[in-house]
Amino acid sequence: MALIRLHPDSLAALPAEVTVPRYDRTALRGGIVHLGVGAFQRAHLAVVNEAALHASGDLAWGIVGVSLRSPDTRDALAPQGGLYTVATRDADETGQPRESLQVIGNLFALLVAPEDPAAVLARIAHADCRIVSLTVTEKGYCHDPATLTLRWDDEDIRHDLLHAEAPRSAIGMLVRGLQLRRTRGLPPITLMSLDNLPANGHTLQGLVLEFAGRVDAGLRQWIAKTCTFPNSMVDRIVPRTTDDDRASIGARLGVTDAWPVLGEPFLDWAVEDRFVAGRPDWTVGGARCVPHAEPFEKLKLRMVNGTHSSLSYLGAMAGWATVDRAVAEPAMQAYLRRLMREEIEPTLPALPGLDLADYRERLLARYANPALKHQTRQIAMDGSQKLPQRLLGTVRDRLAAGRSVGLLALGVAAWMHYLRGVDEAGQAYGIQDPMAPLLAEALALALKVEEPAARAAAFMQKLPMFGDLAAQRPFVLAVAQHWDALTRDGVRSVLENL
Ligand code: CS2
Repeated sequence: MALIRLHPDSLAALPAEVTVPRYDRTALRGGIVHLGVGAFQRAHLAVVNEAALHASGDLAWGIVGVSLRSPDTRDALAPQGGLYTVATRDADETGQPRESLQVIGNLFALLVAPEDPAAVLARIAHADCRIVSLTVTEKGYCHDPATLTLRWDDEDIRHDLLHAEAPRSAIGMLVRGLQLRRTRGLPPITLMSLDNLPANGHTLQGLVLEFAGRVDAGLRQWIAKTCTFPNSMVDRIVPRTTDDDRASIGARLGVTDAWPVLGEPFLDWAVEDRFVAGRPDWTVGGARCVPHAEPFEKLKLRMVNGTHSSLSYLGAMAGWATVDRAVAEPAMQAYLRRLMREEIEPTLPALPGLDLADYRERLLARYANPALKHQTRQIAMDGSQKLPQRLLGTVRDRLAAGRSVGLLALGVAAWMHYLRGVDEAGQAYGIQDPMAPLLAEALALALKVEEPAARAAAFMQKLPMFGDLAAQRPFVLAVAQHWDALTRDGVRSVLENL
């Protein structure tokens, strides 16, 4: 690997085909404070924001990145002055790998909340800050996805109620930051969730107001009346970066980038245009400003994330380690196509100009991208937080309309199959999920039950995420049948006999 580090001083030496920032980075200000500065945000929001900066030259819209847990991102990016590379990868018409590199410059400051929470609060309560955005993943909201209320038993939430100066959770950080803003007489801001949650803005608003209500009724009212929480749909596949990726990107750059991100060329973002303190012109970077994001969210969560999770549990169990490997199986591809066409698409609200058949085929082509190597086990994480909006909402709508749910039930059964922690080749893995202990308990209880339908019902009844679905006979039966067949005959056989 090259010894010289990617750095503002080494930008001029990069190969000509690498796109680099062309504005005065030293003049950037913190218009956006971003909580959860992980790979997704760096390959999505920051890329779109970079385009807006290039187009407008308005340097007020730099991003202050905040890690809520680990110092890794700051440690890797501080020596690079915040610069990092986005590598977009796919294959050309002949199947040859293709990659384009862009160095992103608008992430100009990095904070690690556990080291210095006051510094994060000071950024939120700063006159420059006009938007706080979040990508903290589903579990980062510390809420119950079924009731959309805060989990008051969560350790961080309990801590944050008592410690105004040192919040740990995203919700605590936001409320305490807003509290400080209000005390300082600063104007209201926009709070923008970019996570894969239904009505992510409304959900965030509900949780922020719930927490603020326990802190100070006046603060709650000020937030409710003045701050805005636009809903949004975000879409870009961003696999975890590996050491091999770092090495190959470094070789192309001619300098070392310790923290690059990868993504597919595809990028989509539909966001409601409700920014109380303004926003950059993200439309130049591919964002769509829409009056209501809900139809876009539903489309994306159900089609993309619903199929992604189903594919991943099945693929992980069958030993298909990456998404492209899994969709290379004709039976898998046929299943996903039918799942979308027969059970998901009929539940979607109409979107003018949207051709669902085209969306479906483009999605399968995105999954087939051979250059991403997106691990099925990565997507399999945190199922308890993901399944409600990815599969269970669709199941509920189908049942209410008296329609079949068999293909959706296979995705749910595949998750239950995956929870046993051993794939079909006998390889063991850990279950990464904030609810892992409860899941293990539910599974142990269910496995004592002989009859498949009673077994599936026993599992579901133990988990609040299923709610009324645990008593919906057609759903329970369909899940039971698939779970039983997966356990007995394995993934390949189930897919081939659908
Ligand atoms: C994936 C998503 O890891 C996962 O759960 O389903 O991160 C997915 O890649 C993105 O939402 C695509 O936009």
